[in-house]
Amino acid sequence: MSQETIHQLREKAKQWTIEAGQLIKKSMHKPFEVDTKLDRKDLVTEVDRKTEQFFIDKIHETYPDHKVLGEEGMGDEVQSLDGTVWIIDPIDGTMNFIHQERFFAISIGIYIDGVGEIGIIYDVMADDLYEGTLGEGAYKNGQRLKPIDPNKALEDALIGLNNSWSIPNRKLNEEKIHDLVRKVRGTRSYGSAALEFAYIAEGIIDAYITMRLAPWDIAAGMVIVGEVGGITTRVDGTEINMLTGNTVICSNQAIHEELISFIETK
Ligand code: 2AM
Ligand code: CA
Ligand code: CA
Ligand code: CA
Repeated sequence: MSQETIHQLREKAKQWTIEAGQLIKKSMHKPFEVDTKLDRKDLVTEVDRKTEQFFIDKIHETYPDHKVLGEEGMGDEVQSLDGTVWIIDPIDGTMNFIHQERFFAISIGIYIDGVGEIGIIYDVMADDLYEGTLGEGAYKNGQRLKPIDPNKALEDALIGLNNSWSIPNRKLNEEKIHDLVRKVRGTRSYGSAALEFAYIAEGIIDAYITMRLAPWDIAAGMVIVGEVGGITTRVDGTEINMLTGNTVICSNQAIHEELISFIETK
């Protein structure tokens, strides 16, 4: 695919993302249905589903040969990343959407033959749009983002850390997590994986560690962070698989190895 075609694709994706954001804002004023998925903390609303359907209709209508991998499962049965695959989280941070009516994002990653070419993360309520195009840099609201500090030390770092380290079946060495919390300057937990990636790209946090994410949580973020020099792997340092669940460490080059050393399975 030519760079020009990729640019056209990105502009379409951005246009639909802004439109979807407007639809979400409108639906917030009316009562909406909330359901649970895996457990009582795993929430989904009809707004999540409607937003995903909005993207699927647009994509299938405009690009019949593209596939869609979406969190709410209304897209295609995606078994491989061959061709053009849109990896979509219609609302990342559904719990924030429900409880706080802010701090949620639309996340769109576009992968071509397995390569992340385009990432778009839209903080709907703040009206902040982050985007990255492979090899062409990352932007927030049209302003180019600077490379992240490659030498920021862990002692000086703010890290995104959520309670996923306490998931019982992970059997993490909790002492090590305590050591990590004591070592860093501070921890933050934003409740939207996509926004944590966007904040790393922006340089306002320095790392993000989480034990349970799906492809749609990270597909856009990995492209955007990659464009400012950040790296994303599983917590054991191995490569992310964009078709399965993954543990995730995202940070600058300098602290990546060190962060991995704190995540120890019992
Ligand atoms: P969601 O809001 O789209 O479900 C919250 O810490 C972050 O983790 C959000 O990005 C959230 O995405 C994601 N998340 C919440 N529950 C999850 C689960 N059961 N599996 C994977 N990711 C989850
Ligand atoms: Ca969800
Ligand atoms: Ca998500
Ligand atoms: Ca979601």
